[in-house]
Amino acid sequence: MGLLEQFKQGLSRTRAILNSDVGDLVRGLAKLDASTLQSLEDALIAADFGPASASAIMVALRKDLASGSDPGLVRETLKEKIRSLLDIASPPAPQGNPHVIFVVGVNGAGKTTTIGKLAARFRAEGETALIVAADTFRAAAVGQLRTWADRAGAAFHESREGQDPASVVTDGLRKARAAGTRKVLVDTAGRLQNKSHLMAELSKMGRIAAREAEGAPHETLLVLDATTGSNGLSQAQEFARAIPLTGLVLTKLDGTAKGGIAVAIVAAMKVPIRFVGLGEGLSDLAPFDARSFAESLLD
Ligand SMILES: Nc1nc2c(ncn2[C@@H]2O[C@H](COP(=O)(O)OP(=O)(O)O)[C@@H](O)[C@H]2O)c(=O)[nH]1
Ligand SMILES: [Mg+2]
Repeated sequence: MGLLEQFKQGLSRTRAILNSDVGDLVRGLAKLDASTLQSLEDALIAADFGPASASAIMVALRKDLASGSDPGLVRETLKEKIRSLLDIASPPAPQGNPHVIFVVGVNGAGKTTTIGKLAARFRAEGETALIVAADTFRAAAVGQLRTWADRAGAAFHESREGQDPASVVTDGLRKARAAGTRKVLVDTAGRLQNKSHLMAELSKMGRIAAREAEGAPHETLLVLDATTGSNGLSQAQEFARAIPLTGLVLTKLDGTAKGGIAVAIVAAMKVPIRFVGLGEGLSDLAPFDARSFAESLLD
């Protein structure tokens, strides 16, 4: 399945609503009018684009109104504006050997699942991968992660409940170096944003990783649950304070009719989305592409 088809399927709920709203509003209109524009803005807000992104999109639509352009072109204007809001320039991640990726985010966001999916991608590309279980808060977390490592065909570095996560990272990276492993994925505990000591621990894990592997972590991906809507934004900002983020993974887009949250988050964070989760299976992870995303929202 191509990327566009994957997005279309995963974003079907958001697309169904947004498309029918836009379709209903412009059908039979000879030209755009102010009340149609107001209703379009309401539709964007309902899809969780957020007030700032919605009003940026409205600026583009008002230009269409002023120029008296065909209401049938509203979809094209919307797509183009959504694409440009999502398409923020960012330098490619520095490559390390081993290449170390931290995966952070609150409990339930989809970190463990995403790590399994990422490991499967690396394996499919012919890379060796090690998953490090540095979420030591819950005993069940280690077992769940091991299952994903097995499914993905990745090596696994386990930990004991309550073990210092920084020491787990040290041991895991030593193991990766000894084995010549190319990709290391580090699972971390779901940290609540108001627990400053947990944030300090995340910073410490970063420092420890740099000691074991030059430049590590080379990427830090923040996993956000799209179904939590704009709550995700404040989480994202708290994590960005604890550790520099290189990218976002937006999960559960398949379960929401509010896929506009992707635009709101990128606009607020200025950090690119790297991947999106489109289901619970091993292959339900797609590299993010702004054009396909925008295209899949509106037919
Ligand atoms: N529908 C859907 N469910 C997902 C996705 N990613 C994760 N999940 C589910 O979300 C729940 C929490 O995921 P988990 O990886 O354990 O989150 P963690 O606490 O951040 O490690 C699990 O039931 C996953 O199956 C996704 O992209 N789509
Ligand atoms: Mg987990």
